[in-house]
Amino acid sequence: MATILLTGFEPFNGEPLNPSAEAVQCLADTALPSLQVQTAILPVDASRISDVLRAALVSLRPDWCLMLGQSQGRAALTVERVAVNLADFRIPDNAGNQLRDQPIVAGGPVAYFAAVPAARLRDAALAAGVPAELSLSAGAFLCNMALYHALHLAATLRLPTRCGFVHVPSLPQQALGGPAHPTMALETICSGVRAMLLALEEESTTGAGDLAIEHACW
Ligand code: PCA
Repeated sequence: MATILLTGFEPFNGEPLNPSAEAVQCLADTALPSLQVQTAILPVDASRISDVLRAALVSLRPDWCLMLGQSQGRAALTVERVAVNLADFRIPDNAGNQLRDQPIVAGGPVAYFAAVPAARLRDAALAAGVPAELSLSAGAFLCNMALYHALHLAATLRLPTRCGFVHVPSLPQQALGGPAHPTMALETICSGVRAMLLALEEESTTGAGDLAIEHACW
């Protein structure tokens, strides 16, 4: 049976919750016929993120790693296509680090393409009635950093894991009392991510034909 590590992030920037962690909690008991879902919550801490990911990926050696993170202001689930070797934090992380204009991995590749079939994941969410888009930038904070580290670890440690990232909107309660911004109900986020898991399950069982083509194109 294929395996997937599904991750979310802990709350950051003084917020009481992070929709990505809420969604992971909802989906932790997801039972799919041929995809075993394991979950983890990642720290919003630049000094720990690589070690936490390395420990999880090396011990679980999953077929897939799909990471979720919050993106305030986005109105749809956004499937990230690229991780860039740049840390340039607009705000400090939860340990108070505010990295500015520096590489994530000194001497590492400038960027990695996500190793999941991004368009297929978007289409799966749309088919489930959930707004979804592709995105060319995961920013320069912890989400981009996590995707970069995961792809770099998979490449350098020769892990079988294909890693990808999906940003999710804020939850409605996060927009109360602050500046208005788009939100999405937790149930809707979970339906969309569940549809993406089903698409990855199908990708695993039907062979990686489409994926091989996508990799060859890059
Ligand atoms: N979102 C942040 C980091 C953690 C999260 O959930 C980001 O977009 O980088």
